[in-house]
Amino acid sequence: MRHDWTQAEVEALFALPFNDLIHRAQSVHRRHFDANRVQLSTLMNIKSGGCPEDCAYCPQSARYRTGVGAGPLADAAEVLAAARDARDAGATRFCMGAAWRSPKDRDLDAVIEMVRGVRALGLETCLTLGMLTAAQARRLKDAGLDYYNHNLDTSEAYYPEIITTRGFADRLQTLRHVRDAGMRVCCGGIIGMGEAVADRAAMLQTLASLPEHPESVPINLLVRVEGTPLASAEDVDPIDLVRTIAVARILMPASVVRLSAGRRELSDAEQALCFLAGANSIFYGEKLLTTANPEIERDRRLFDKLGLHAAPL
Ligand code: SAM
Ligand code: DTB
Ligand code: SF4
Repeated sequence: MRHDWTQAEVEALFALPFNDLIHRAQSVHRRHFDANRVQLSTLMNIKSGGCPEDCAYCPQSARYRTGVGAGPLADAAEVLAAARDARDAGATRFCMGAAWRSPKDRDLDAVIEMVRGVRALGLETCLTLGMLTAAQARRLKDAGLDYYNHNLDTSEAYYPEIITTRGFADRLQTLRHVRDAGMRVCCGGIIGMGEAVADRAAMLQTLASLPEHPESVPINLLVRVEGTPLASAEDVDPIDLVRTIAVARILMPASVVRLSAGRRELSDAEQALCFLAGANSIFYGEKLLTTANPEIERDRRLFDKLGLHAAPL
């Protein structure tokens, strides 16, 4: 596995003729995966809104009036009921997100109870709680957590345009803590925030240069939420999303690349191109954290149409 891609090499991949790029991505994909298999993760927002951070894309920041209320940490029974429903609908991983800058140690006790309960249902577990100390990461690993999600979101150069309350280096530090604790890493980013192609290339280059590639790489299309600074960001051409997925697939051949937020904006044909480019995971279920995701029935029809089957990878 290569970890030494240069920025120029990654930009050159983005500049390939589309058919060449897709052929290359699909060839890499088939060397590592069953090309007709897609992994399904269901999200739950276990702590909504009121977040002190200023992430310009996020409806849960307390700084923006988006209509997302601040709530307490969900109770374990509610979380387990949602996890059971997700499992019964076909998901294999349950991802719990909290609108925190970082968790307090006492919050972790309650979250750990949720992780244990969700695992007991036979699901893989993922948490995204913000920044972690090394000791917090170890506690989560000891509790049996499978994955921790912590996105780079964008390039180091563009990061200050999007978030000022923490830095890119803070993100990398949490990722190190998660890795050192022995957990699997879920780390990706967002496109459609006004970044240049060079920023997309730099973000993926950083991911591919980590000592170990993240096992899971979510590529989110910005969901534009009224009240956030990015509410009127320009449309992304879906072809550019497909290119980003293809480059992620080529750089991180054995990682699961997730076609993440933003699928509601995409046609079946556009999603099919994303799978052809090497995406092999989606968020499944009618809600992401605070915004809508395609309906389960629509996804089932899409999978039938494309001959895809849902399975863990
Ligand atoms: N508070 C924690 C953090 O920021 O790490 C965890 C939850 S946060 C909502 C998780 C990720 O969701 C963000 O890093 C970002 O990539 C993604 N996200 C949030 N709002 C989004 C939006 N409007 N469109 C696309 N992705 C979004
Ligand atoms: C990820 O990369 N995307 C998910 C999950 N990891 C936590 C979150 C998407 C959030 C979209 C906006 C919302 O629903 O609030
Ligand atoms: Fe808070 Fe996470 Fe939203 Fe940033 S992305 S405002 S840290 S919930």
